[in-house]
Amino acid sequence: KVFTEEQETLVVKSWGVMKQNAAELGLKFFLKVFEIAPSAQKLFSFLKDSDIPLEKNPKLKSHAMSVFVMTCESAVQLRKAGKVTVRESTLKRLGGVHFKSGVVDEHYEVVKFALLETIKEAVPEMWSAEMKNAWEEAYDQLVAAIKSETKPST
Ligand code: HEM
Ligand code: ISQ
Repeated sequence: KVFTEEQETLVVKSWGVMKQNAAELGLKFFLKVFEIAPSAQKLFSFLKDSDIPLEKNPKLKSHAMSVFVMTCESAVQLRKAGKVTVRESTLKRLGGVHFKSGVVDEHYEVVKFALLETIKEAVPEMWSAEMKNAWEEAYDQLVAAIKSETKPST
């Protein structure tokens, strides 16, 4: 499957608008994930043992933003190189962190759904089937790259 310049543009331009509202966006994204899969909350060490209310947790925004930023970067890489070109050491670290935290395949589907819903609600005037496809493809390819490094290699 070829990732086109149009698809890259759809991802990059919607992210450009959304990032101006990063704090609210990050919280919404997290809440959506936990709405669908409440048990996922205990996977996050900074939420599990925290007395601070979820919406005041300082780590929440930066963590949620890294998913958006990496998916957006993945779109740019797919168009330029035809594949995700995140450094192997980064993929290994992410693979390791997610494996160790107990993240399973179903979680990736939940996070994808929450990501797409969050975007749809953040930029309703831009949203289209094409935009959904572009984000979905960028996310799926990024996840495939992370998962390829998620199994512990003895
Ligand atoms: C940690 C990105 C999918 C749960 C992280 C970190 C990043 C990240 C950048 C921080 C890693 C570090 O500390 O070095 C991503 C991306 C994803 C993805 C780009 C998909 C494209 C998921 C999914 C789940 C998940 C599906 C399951 C709900 C976690 C958890 C941590 C983590 C539990 C560790 C947080 C902690 O306890 O510090 N992720 N993630 N991630 N992610 Fe993800
Ligand atoms: C996955 N990994 C890290 C942070 C996240 C924030 C929100 C939703 C999914 C995430």
